[in-house]
Amino acid sequence: MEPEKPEAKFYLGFDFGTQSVKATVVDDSLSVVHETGVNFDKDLPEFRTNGGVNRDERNPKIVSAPPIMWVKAVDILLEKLRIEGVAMDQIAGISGAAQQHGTVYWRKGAGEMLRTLDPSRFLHDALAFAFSVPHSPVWMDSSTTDYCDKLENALGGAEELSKLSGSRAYERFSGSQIAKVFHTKRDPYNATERISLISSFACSIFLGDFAPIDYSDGSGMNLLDIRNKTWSLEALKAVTSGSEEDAGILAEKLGVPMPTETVVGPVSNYFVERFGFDPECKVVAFTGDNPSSFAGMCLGPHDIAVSLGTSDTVFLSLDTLPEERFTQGHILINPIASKTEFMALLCFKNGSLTRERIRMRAAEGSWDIFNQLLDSTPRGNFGNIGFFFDLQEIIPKIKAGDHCFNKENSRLPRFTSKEVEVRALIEGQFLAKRVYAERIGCKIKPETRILATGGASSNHIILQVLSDVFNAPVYIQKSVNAADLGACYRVKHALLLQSDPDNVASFGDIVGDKHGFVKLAEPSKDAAQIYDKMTERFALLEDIILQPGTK
Ligand code: ADP
Ligand code: XUL
Repeated sequence: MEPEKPEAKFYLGFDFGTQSVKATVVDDSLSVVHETGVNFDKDLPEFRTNGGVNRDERNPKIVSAPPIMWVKAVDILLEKLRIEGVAMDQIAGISGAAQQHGTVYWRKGAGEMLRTLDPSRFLHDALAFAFSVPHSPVWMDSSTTDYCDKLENALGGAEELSKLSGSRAYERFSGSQIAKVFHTKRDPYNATERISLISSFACSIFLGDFAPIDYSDGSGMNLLDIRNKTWSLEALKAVTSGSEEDAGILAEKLGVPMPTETVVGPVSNYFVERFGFDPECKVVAFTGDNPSSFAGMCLGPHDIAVSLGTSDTVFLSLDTLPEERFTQGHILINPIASKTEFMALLCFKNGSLTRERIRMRAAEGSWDIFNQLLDSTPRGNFGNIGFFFDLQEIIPKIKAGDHCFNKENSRLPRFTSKEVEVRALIEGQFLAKRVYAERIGCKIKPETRILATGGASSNHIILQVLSDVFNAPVYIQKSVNAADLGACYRVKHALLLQSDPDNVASFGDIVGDKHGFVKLAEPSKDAAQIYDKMTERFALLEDIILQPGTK
């Protein structure tokens, strides 16, 4: 008699972040049983990335990463999972998350390459010639201002575009990036069979075929009509030549967008043969890292998520689209209820890497010293307020540079001490989040919880400042990787949906209390008194920086 096959009961989630790829395995009760990762700078030095990306030496606005590096990271990561003893044959489903907006250009013939991967070869060997554009623009790129202007003008202005696609035109969004490739790299563009987001690119590897772009990450492109959930013909025309023919060709290259909950197919035979995956193991659509963290944190109606990774992001759920038009921030289709609801997202480009710069300058590169400095200054920082930008900021669009102000709102060449500088950085970063969260419709109520995630959420001293600035308690999850955890939760939800679409409990009920939040910080008694006023001053100072002619 055939030995009984062990019942598949684990879910595997990936996060293709800016600096690394991480993997998390959970069991059927959604408890984490394994976590591992590959860091691009350290583990793949041959690609010469810094923080996972390559910056153009002549134009720092151009930021990219080679997709073949991400492929090679999958080779290494899967080998690590095998060596570390993960039972691949018991994984019921795979999904993942990826840094948003970046685009991957698959060469004609790449679909066939994916469908016929040879299990005896490394993926990075088999896919070495799969990309028509060898450097994928990533979310840190800000080189497409002209294409943004063109897109907004064609769609009737910034507000009209944001009503249609959830956002006004942003340089890093895929629409303007595709426009740049269309206009400046026409031969590679013509040689492209498929354009993926980084999420659907990663999904394609595991599927062994081109995977669809999901609604939620697809809302970060300026091309998707977020109400109808179809590509906007007008937007596709605007990012190409303006003709219907070129818009149609682009629609074909993008494929049909799908709900984020879609089970896209069984895992590629490559993974069955090479790593012993169960041929029944399913692949669920991958999505953006922020939508996936939204799922991993199981955000409630009064929760505000703050992710402190390479970029800092803030996100919250929205039942309906805001009536008032908005021009800063993004509305995305909700990843866990993608047929009906929405989420709001704010992204700040100068997050962890800027904190690392000031840590280097003021704290000898040590988080311990950084925390001591932060803790030795009072809330409100004697009225000093700082703005620190290594790169052109997204919200608001302020050029790289530091801006220091004292309590009289006068500019200073620099802050008087390291302590004040460190606090000005952290308070300034959180004041910006509060200003823009409130502007996009977030109301801080007594029941509001701040749910923190991302690399810097392991820093309790930083989280105390977050709690004070928002005057709300801060919670973290046991696992700081909400994005890959979200991928695992989404697999379970999608598999249940597929097996019994009419009888599935809500996403929240399926995850239950597994997301395991612990309270790490309570706002200080004087927090509201100090930071309500400071939030107003922050907005005022930001206007001063934004005034034309100021440096
Ligand atoms: P990604 O956006 O690539 O997924 P992560 O969420 O993994 O990034 O965050 C990585 C960042 O976490 C690092 O750049 C580092 O600055 C930050 N980090 C790690 N530990 C700490 C700490 N103790 N305090 C502050 N920041 C930290
Ligand atoms: C969101 C954004 C970043 C990336 C990288 O709009 O650009 O958060 O998703 O994490």
